[in-house]
Amino acid sequence: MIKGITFVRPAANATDYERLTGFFSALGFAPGKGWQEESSRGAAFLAPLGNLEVIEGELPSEASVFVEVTQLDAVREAALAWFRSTGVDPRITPIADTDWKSRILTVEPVEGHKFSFWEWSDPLKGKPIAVEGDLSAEGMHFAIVAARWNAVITDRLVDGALDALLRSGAARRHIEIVRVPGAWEVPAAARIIAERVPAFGGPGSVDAIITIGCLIRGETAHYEAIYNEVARGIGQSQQETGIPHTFGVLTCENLEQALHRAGVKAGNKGFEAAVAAIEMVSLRRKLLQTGEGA
Ligand code: DLZ
Repeated sequence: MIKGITFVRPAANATDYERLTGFFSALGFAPGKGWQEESSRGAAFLAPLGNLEVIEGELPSEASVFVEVTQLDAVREAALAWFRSTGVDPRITPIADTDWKSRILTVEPVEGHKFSFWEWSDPLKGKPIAVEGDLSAEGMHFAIVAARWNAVITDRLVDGALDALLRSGAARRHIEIVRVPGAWEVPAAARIIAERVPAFGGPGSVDAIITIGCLIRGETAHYEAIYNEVARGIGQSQQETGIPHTFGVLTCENLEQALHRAGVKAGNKGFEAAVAAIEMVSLRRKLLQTGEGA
């Protein structure tokens, strides 16, 4: 039943609002869905994890919001840089040890708004054991290759994919939408894009390709043969080029089932394919970096 938790920080005026939002952006918080009404507005900042904690005993700081981070020193540098850029007097404590094997600092970007940032001293504590991709699409380039066949479905899947990419921070100009006649043609177009090298003035390479199509068993002769070949071609393009390709090709028994998977009842598979693409781009970057550093 519980879905999420929001800490509301009312800013006293427009200047404080701008300062607080600027501060959180400067520190690298992912932007959430803000809102604007006639006499009020809100800006949301997201963290991958959140919890409501009840404490008995002494708190290490007066702040009412504690943000767990990695690289606390870099956070302090970023906060100091923000203070310098805004001309606001730096209200920030030195980094101190806590009695729970971590380090902490408290910063007050706007008077009356204190936030503590802390990091486990043990580098393995609190860190995920697995390497995982993040879900920020900022600065990433994508192609969506979509079949026109069953357009009533594939258009919805493309909308879902765009929604996921834009809401995750991708810029519209970094998303190329390519249309092909049917699912059969999707792998060939994806392969051309995956192999494309940036040419002067021409389209550049992309970080990931989201493939979209819809095959309906009842209406498709040689359904299995087409499906197998589409899946094989997309997989082969991914494996041979190294560019992540995600699979948003629906295989359905009938139109009703396809509609459900295109956003009516069972989520939107285009959205899911786009989220998977973002995660794979991020993961690929991390794995390649890890390899270089090792
Ligand atoms: C021919 C065909 C059929 C029967 N069914 C579908 C389908 O359900 N979904 C789809 O995306 N495409 C279909 N096609 C078209 C083929 O994918 C291909 O575009 C044409 O055979 C031309 O090569």
